[in-house]
Amino acid sequence: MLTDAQRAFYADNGYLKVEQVVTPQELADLQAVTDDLIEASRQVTESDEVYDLDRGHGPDEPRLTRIKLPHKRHAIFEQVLKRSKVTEVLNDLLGPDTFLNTSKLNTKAPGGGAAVEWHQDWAFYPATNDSLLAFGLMLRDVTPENGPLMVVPGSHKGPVLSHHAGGVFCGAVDPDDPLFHRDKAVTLTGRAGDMTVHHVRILHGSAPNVSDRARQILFYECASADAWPLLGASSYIHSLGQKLFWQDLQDRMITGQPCLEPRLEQVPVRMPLPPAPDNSSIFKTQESGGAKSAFA
Ligand SMILES: O=C(O)CCC(=O)C(=O)O
Repeated sequence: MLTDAQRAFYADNGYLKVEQVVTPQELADLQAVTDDLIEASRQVTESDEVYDLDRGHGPDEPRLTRIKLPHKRHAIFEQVLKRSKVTEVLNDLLGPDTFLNTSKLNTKAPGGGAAVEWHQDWAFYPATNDSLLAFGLMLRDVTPENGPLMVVPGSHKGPVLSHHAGGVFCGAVDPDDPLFHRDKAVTLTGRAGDMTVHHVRILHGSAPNVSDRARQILFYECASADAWPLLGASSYIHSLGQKLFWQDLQDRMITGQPCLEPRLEQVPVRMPLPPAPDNSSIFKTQESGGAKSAFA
């Protein structure tokens, strides 16, 4: 699926955009299921295992930051990951054996939908090697106004920056950190059906949605089977215990087989501990952990 030039671009820069990676039918199905899930959130009054609510959410106006674990909510989200051109891109970049770390559908509501402060995913879930990436499949057009993803090219080859504030893991870098070269950031806009890929160590973030259109990006966070979590994100996975973890890992295999021999690489790691008071999502981690905003 990917050309040698695209693979080389990803290796050098730590990100890539792949245009129109899903079929019109797949896109229409993803959009319809997403609309239904958002509609069903109207009666929800507190963030729960499905929805992360944004300020101002209510029955008259659903305002979500996120639908959690969409691959557990509807088969279409799993189908697109396991049996589409997305799968081909995955195998091109991570090899034949891959698993899903987590999925999330960030739905940035119109008129102020929350920013995601600058961070490296690696700071949340370090592993034995850094063959991990995130896909960002655009379910609606992403423009400069509705809070596009921004990345700092090449930062995946740099250090893991501090994501701590006031003694806790706040899930964001200090905007004034001299190691954070924000002036080098590029903005990843695109049409519905386009997909971004970002390396687990690349610095990225996104501004609030100041447009009157939702910004909906479906993120799949994927790993090579030999990249074993050192601690893992603050997700359900770590409360499972060994038996359920193993079973869950089978369910999360995207392609190929699990690997029982982790590949150990010399990678920079800083553990995401102690946790923020509310670490139920990146939004809550950054807010309750006292992250300094780069977008204020
Ligand atoms: O939604 C975004 O713009 C970025 C999402 C992200 O980086 C995350 O959820 O870790």
